[in-house]
Parts: sequence; structure tokens; C-alpha cells
Amino acid sequence: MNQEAPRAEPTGGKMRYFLVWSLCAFHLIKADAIELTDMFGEIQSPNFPDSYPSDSEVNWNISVPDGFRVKLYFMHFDLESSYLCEYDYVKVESEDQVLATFCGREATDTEQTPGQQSIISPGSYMSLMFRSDFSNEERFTGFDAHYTAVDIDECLEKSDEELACDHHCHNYIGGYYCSCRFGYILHTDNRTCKVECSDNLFTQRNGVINSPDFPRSYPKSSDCLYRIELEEGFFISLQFEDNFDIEDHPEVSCPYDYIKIKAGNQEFGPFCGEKSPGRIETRSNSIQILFHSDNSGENEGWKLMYTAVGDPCPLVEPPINGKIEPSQATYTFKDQVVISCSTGYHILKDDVESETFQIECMKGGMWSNKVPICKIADCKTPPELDYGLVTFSTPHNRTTYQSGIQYSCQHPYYQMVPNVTGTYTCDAGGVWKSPELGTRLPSCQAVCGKPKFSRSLLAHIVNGRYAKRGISPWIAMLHRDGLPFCGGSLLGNKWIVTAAHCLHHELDPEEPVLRSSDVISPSSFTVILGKYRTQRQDDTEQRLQPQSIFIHPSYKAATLQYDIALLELSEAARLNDYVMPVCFPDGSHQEDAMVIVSGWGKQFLHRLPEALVEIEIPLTDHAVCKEAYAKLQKGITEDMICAGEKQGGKDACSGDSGGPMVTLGNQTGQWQLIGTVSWGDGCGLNDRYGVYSNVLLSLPWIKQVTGVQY
Ligand code: 4AZ
Repeated sequence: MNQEAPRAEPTGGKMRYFLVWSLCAFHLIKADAIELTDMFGEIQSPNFPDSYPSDSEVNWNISVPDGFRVKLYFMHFDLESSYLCEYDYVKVESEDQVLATFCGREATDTEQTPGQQSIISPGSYMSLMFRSDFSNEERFTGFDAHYTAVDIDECLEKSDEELACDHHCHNYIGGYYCSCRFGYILHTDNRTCKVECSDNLFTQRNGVINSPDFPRSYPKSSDCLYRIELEEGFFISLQFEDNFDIEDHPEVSCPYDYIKIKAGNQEFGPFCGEKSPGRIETRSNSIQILFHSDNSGENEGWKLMYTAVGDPCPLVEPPINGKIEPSQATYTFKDQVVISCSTGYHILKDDVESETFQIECMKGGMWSNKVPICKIADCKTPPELDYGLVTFSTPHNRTTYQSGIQYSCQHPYYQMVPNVTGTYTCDAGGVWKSPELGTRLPSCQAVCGKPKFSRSLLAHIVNGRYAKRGISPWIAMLHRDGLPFCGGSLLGNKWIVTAAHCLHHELDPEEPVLRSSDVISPSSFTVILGKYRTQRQDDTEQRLQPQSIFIHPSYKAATLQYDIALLELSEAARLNDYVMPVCFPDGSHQEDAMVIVSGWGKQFLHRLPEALVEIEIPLTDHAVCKEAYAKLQKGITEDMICAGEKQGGKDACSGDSGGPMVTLGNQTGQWQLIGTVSWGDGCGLNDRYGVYSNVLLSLPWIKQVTGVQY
């Protein structure tokens, strides 16, 4: 059929059949459409491949599952051609739009044939309508088409300029799903990615908070809550950065995304757009920052710094002689200052002393405590030195920091041991310190063996002469019942060294072993120092009571080995020109040295002398002495020293026992105790020698018992 023909007679032949067509059409429209729900199928015009009947209408509804589209392809198409496909046609529609209307055999300006092209439905539904008018004179064969369900790749398709998924899109046959980048979670819309950001608590005094991923686009569909909770007394200030970008709307105030700040019963915001809120003083210690984003938009977000300030406290003045750290122009809540004192001073607070003191600026602008005072270190009254003296080198006997003192000993009877200056200064810690001894104190020890009165004035002693007063100031008289019974020597200021045999009763000659019950009582006799006259009182004498008796542990009463003992006096002697101790032997004397022996012992004819007598005799060679006494079957042991002249004459005698045998140390110039009078065969006999206990041998024991050191 010629295309022009129907237009030349638009109504003629067509009108003739109109009623029939319309009746038929009425009948056909009423007919149900053919429902096709398979994933593919074939659709043919009635009677295909024979010519289709006239006046027919057939409808097909193709439905495929969601996520699929219908793709239609015509294998064959042969319909009557007419202007704008008025007569016979195939119309392809989706739910609400005509996708195509085809007719004819070939496409022209006004009619379309499907040709090679496929038609794809926008959704999962497509309908097809075939219409033929009242004539098919040229026996057009109609059409043969196939449809298939084809998958939609939602990930590649955009609608409303929005991607199917916020982050990652995954297509599968018949559908798609979305997933989110690490740190994000899929919103319930299954499309946008939100973040979990409702649990942010800040408790530090300052910090930085920003929208998630700032300055990259913040997540969609998120509600972020940031809480800043500080101690009461702080006020939080917020400072938003200028770089601020939250989705906004030109007319409505922040309808999509916004940031809001709640501070107590105040609320700041909502803020959105590109203008930074700048600085916000919340005047609260606990605030909430809410940030809401909807499911669309790409904006950078926001960033803020928060700081906390509190009420200022009044300025504090450092105490006199003290300082405050850190030193600031202002102090606010929670600021702490440490108060410390200059060297030599320390904090005094509530009667308690310390090196530092801390105070804190509290809520309401009050300091936790008053500034304490700095008190100067005080070394207090220096300890006293026995036989010594303290003199203050600073006025008013000051004992505070940097004061000085000077120790000295009672000169010339005591000297400082060790030999130091005795200068002490009060240090910053309140302690007296010397450059030589630190905090240790020196002691004042008695000066030994240095009598004020010199022996050289005496020509020399022949046969024993009265000694000069004060020439032997260490000699002690052991006195009982108005009579002297032994001698002794002063060591230090409260010890007497004497002979052991002076201090016990006579022993049983059958069994001469000393028991403690044999030792005489210390209260049964007296020690007299500063003594000169034998039986008359001296102005210089000091009567002292012995307190304890110590017999040498190796003493043998039968042989008089280690015939040496110590007496402890109940009180110290007062040292003066007539009372002073003798020195210990230093072992430097020569074997034949001259020694001086003194005592109130018997004279010839068994008379007591008027006053103290002394003799000067040489030490005897040990072997000579030993031999002299061997004849008498008396042992001279190592602990004994002998002295006297071969021809006799000058000798100690009864009553001299325990008394001193001294010699002048040629190195020291001090008198030292070599021996104590012990025994002998008679007195002053020819080829007999006086026997003395060797003090050098007992020295370790003496030092240990007495503790005396010079
Ligand atoms: C005595 O009986 C005594 N000639 C002391 C010394 C001497 C003799 C006897 C030495 O205490």
C-alpha cells in the first residue's frame, strides 16, 4: 500500500468500516491482555507468519522481577504503513510513557519501524499493543519479537545527580547493594554512610574538635554528639576556625545540616553555611555540641578549639625571703603556685616547718590557703662540750642561719681532739657544721704528762728526796683509816691505775687464787689527788671516791704477774696545776733509761716520809733481774720490768705499790707511765731490784677499760 493513499482519502474507505472496527474494537478492548512473566519470551502478531487479521487488537503485559528491565527486539516487522501510524501499529509503553510506536516496513519521516534496535523499558514492566484497522488488503505478515529480562547496573546509573551508593556500590543480577569505607556504617536507608559519633567525651582543659574527616566532606545521615565535661568552676570557650562549611539553604535556616551547642540552659546555633560562628563564651563547665547531617550534600565541615578558664584569684605576694612559682600576672581556677623560701629559710605554717608549700586557686576566685611565712633556719643553742667552752662569733648569741660559734677547751688542762679549730657555722638546714668535722663535735681531752712545775730545778735525787709540790701531778694516794696504803697514777680525769695486789685482802697461802669476794670494796678507801704531805692536809688535795675496781684479767696473786688494776672514780677530778694525768707509754724509751719513781712508801727504818718522795733510777736489764731473783726462786716474767742500781739504795718500798714509774718521752717532751710499783725482795738491797708491772703490755686492756685517749 502506497503511503500517500490514506492521506489522499483520510476518511473515505476508513469511514466505511468505522462502525465495524469500533464494534470489534469495543469487543477487543474488553479482552484481557496477555500476561507474560517469564524472563524471556516471543511475541507474534496474530496468525504470524500469515497475514494478520484486520480489526484486531492484542495487548501483552511483560513483567520481570525488580532490578530487571525488559529488552524487546523485533526479528521481523511488516505492518501497513500509514501517516503517524494511524492504521496499523505496534505501540510499546512502560507504566506511564509511550516508548515507541511502530508501523510500516521501513522507517520514514513520519513512521518508525523497530529495525535492528532494541527497546529497553525504564523499569521492570513493558506493555505492547498491536492494532490493525479494518483492512489488510496487502496481506502484511505482522511481526515476530523476542523479549528478555536484562539486569540493571544501578551502580553505573545516576538519578537526580546522586549516586546509587554514598561510598561503594556493588551490582548483582537483579539488584545492588552499598557498602561503606572503614569507620563508617551503612545508614538504614541502605545507601548513605554515616559515622557513629555520639559518644565523644572530652575532659581535658583544652582540646580540638572537628567534624568527622574534616576538611574532607563530613559523613551523611549522622548525628554526632560531643560532650565537654570539666570540673565545676571552669568556663568553656569555643573558637571555631574560619574554615567553616555546613550545608545550608538560602531561605530556611539550616534545614539540612547544622551544628548546635547546648550549655546549661543556653543554646547556641544552629549554625550552618560558610560563615564561622567565631568565638563562643559558654560560661558553663559542661557543654554538648550536636552536629547533624542529612543524607545528601558534600561539605567540608568545621573545626574548633576549646579552652577552659576559671574565675581569677587575687594576686599573691611572695613572703619576705621567699618566692612564688610560677610567677604569673593572673592566676585562675585550678592554678597552683608553689611557695618556697630563700636559702637558710623555710616555710612555717601552723607550727609545721617544710621546704615548700602549695596553694591552689579554687572555684569562686579564692586561694586554698594563706601565704605562709619564711622563717630563718635556727641551729638552736649549740651542744656543750665537756671541759670546753662555746663562744659566739655573731652578736646577741645568734643561733640562726650563717651564725658562727667557736669551741675551745679548758686550757691548758684540756685540748681539742682531733686537733681542729672548733669553728662551726649554722647552715641552711639549721645544723651547726664545721669545715673539718661536719656535724661531728670534737672532744676536750685531758692534757697528759706536762706538769707546770719543772724537775730540772732540783739538782738531782740522791737516795730519794722530797719531791717538789706539783712535780708529779698524776700521783694518787690510796688512803684508808688515816694512812696511805698504796700509790696510783691518774689517767684521763677519772681513772687511777694502781697495783692489783693493793686491792685485795690477803689470800690463803695454800691456795692463793683471787676470787671476787677477796677484792676490797671501792667504798673502803679514798683516792687523794693533788697530794703532797703524807699525813697532813694539803690545800691542793682532792679526795675522790672510787666507784669500781678492775683487776687485770691475767693477774696472778701468787706470782704477781700482771699486778695492775684500774679504779674508776665516782666523779672526775678537777684538773689544775697540781692534778693532771700521766701519758701512756709509747714504747720509745731505751732499755736502760732513767726513770722516776714516787711515793709515800716506807723509808729506811720503816718510817713514813713527811711528804712525797721520788727517786731517779735506771731500768735494769731483764736478764740481769731475772738472774738476781732466780736465786730466790722468784720468777721475773715478760709483764715485769726491773729498775734500780746494782749496789741498791734507791728503791721503792712497802706503801709505794701501785705508784708511778715515769720517764720523759724524748719525742713528745711529755711524761709517760712505764710501770707501776709491784714488788721486790726487801727494799734497796744490793743485787736486788725493784720489780714493776710493765704498763706497755697492759695498755690495750687499759685503753679498752678506761676509754681514755689523749
Ligand atoms: C711492797 O711491799 C713493796 N723494793 C714494794 C716495792 C718493793 C718492795 C716491797 C721493791 O709494797
